[in-house]
Amino acid sequence: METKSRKASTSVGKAGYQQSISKDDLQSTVEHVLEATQFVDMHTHLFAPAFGKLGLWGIDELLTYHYLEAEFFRSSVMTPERYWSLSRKDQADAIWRTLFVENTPISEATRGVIAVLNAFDLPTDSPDLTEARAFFTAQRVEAHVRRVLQLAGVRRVVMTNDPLDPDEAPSWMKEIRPDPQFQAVLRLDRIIRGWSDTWRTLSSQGYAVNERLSGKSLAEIRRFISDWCHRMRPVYMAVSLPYTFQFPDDTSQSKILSEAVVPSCREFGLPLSLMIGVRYQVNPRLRLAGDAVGKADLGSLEHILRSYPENRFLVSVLSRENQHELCVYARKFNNLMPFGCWWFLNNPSIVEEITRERIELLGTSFIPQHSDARVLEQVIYKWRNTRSTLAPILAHSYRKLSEEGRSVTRQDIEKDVNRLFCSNFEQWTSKRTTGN
Ligand code: FIX
Ligand code: ZN
Repeated sequence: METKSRKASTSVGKAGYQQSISKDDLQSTVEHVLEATQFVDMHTHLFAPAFGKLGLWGIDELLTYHYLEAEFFRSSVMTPERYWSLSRKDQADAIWRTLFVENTPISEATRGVIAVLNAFDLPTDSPDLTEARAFFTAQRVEAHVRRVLQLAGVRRVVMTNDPLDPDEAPSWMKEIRPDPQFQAVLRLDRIIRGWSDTWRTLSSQGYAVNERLSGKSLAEIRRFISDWCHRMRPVYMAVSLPYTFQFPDDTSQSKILSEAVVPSCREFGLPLSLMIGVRYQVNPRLRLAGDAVGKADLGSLEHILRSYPENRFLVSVLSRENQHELCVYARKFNNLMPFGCWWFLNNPSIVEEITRERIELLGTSFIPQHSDARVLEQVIYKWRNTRSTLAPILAHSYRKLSEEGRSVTRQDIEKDVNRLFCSNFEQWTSKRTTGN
């Protein structure tokens, strides 16, 4: 699917727009509509240019992505300790040599790097990275960011912003200029999952909190959240949770969720994103690449959905085995919006399985994908893959519909694609308030 000439192929007359499409033309029409629709990427680890070095881009960052580091350690004799002692450039060279020169880059993540090089007409089979490095070094970040988002067919991305990240927080204190293409999210993992370490940081910032959450602690956590909602103007709050996540229980995690985070979400009219199912750091030697997956007991999610009908929840589960349950819960609770094929699920064979099941059980009332991009140019291949995976699935559903006796128009397809990749998220995050 050629992305460069996006506009040309989309114009059809009013008649064509409402004309029923023949079964043979369904696939190509769906492809055109997916191509022409500018998506909202509702979960990434990207940063607006104003955040400077926090935003990762370019060939060295693309190659040292933790997905590729995991694959590198399978094909290299180099120990993780030796790898971490190298410079970023030398790490990238080692990964390029091992995964792209000595081996064929056929995995999802390695193919992604090839797709990015190809999108910029750079050689994909060089013995080294000289030409690629020269190209990226020559790019001016502001223009490059806009071009990459345009190439990816993405009109807006949602960041992941940690108010307790010592590298990121100072940018917000300097009242960073909002960027229309980059929306903020208030990520609360350190507070919800790491309270025993984090409470001292809040206390040092003047919040009257303690480890036992006694006294004014919960009200002070709400004050912290309120301060950052005013500073960041987030579109939702978020946390990732282990596969062992239990709610309610007598942990600080449960208490902070139920007595601080969930009420603050209601106060500011923000959804809470729960990303459930991580086995954190099963191999710490691999650092970010050291996390794994576990099947979660979604009974905790059920309890949350039933207990807080006024709150809206964006939920992604990491385990393949939890996908069907999540779909069924979405049929029971309309304050649940399933989203994305997260992390280890973001592979075409699994995306296909999950998306078919969601369409069959939920129609278009879910968000099929997010990129989870950590490096800017990743949005190019992650969204290209999503479009090429989704096209036959949607075309199949429309073919079935027309066989059942209801013809499909371009208008239908545009409405559905827009709902799946834009308006479901925009409506879910559209009730933001300035709080009490
Ligand atoms: O918790 C998250 O937001 C995860 O997406 C990340 O922690 C993870 O490392 C990742 O990059 C997944 O794609
Ligand atoms: Zn993420």
